Amino acid sequence: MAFKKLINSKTILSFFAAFMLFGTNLLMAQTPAAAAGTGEDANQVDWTGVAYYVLIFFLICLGVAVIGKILKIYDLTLKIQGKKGLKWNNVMGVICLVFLLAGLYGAYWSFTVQGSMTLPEAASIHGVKIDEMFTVTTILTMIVFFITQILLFGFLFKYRHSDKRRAHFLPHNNTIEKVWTIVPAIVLTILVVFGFFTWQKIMDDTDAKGEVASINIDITGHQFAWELRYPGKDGKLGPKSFKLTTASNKLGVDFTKKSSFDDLSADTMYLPVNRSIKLNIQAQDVIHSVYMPHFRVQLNAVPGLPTYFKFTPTITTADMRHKLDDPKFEYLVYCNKICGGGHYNMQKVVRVVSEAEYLEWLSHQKPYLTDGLKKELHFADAEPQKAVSQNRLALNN
Ligand SMILES: [Cu+2]
Repeated sequence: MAFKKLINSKTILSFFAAFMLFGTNLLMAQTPAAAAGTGEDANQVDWTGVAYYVLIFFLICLGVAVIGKILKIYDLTLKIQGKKGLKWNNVMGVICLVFLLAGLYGAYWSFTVQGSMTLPEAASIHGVKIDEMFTVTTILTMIVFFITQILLFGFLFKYRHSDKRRAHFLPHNNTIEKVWTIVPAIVLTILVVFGFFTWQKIMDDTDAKGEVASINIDITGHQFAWELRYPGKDGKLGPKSFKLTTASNKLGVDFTKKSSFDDLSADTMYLPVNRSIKLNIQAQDVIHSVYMPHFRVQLNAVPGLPTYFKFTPTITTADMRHKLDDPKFEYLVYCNKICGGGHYNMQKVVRVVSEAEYLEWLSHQKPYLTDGLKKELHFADAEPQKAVSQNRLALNN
């Protein structure tokens, strides 16, 4: 019977869960340290894991429980002595006030300390718009947050129980119902419409000067890299089909179409400043995500579902280096979906340059149609190749 009681005990089970969490965390903290190599550091444990904070939380709970018990005993002693006991409603009211002040300070603290961890300066036209939208939304929600928290905990303190006061019974009030339905509805409508227009501008066909987006770039994700393809002199990207993918034709470009022949492959994404870019996004295996935080660009790359994103970079890499006083600064395109073991490796340098620099760079890029691919596609002469392979087969036999 005692054993049954023991395994049913919630306290024992809670401690067991905390112990397991702590143990697992300790183990996981040690693995990278051990893998990092030899030396004294290998034996060091990262104590600031999740379990550490869980244990701190349990300890604080324990402290509060102990203080509660002490107050209860004090209260009972007062009553035994025939004096008036503690006014628990006052105690709870004051705790609510302390909670309110600590919470408001916490919100202020998180803005001042973690505020600088938000996205860096927007380097695209629509990026500025997105930031404006984000700021307006944050300000509105913060106003609502501060008002509701002050009212909630302030009222709990002000209207705590008193023998001299009676609560007013309010079964229904249409005015209050209307106010708290209509006001959020109006605010949300403004935010949604605001967001809708911003999205429409982002997906618009024209660039910063009102011209139709002209530079098409193909970005294709696969485990674990991004492949870039630029149009050649004709300004058009050749069509692709996954059925044509081979070792030499990684992207499955269709070479029965003329526009495919002059396409270029690139290692770095060069973008001319103040020109509208259309990024054609595709994936070959699993879902990846094109993420360029400085340009406020993020869109999933889904196999079988080509997507695109249009944006206009406004600050060149050189200007950004100057602004940040960091000569090594580079814009990057990342993969923002955890797509497998080498996911961290999926990034490429993006360089925003002047139009002249862009054209100069483009003239030095390698054609996508390599000699190996020409051979594979039997561009020179299809028949002798076949004959060779048949001979080989014959020799093998
Ligand atoms: Cu990925």
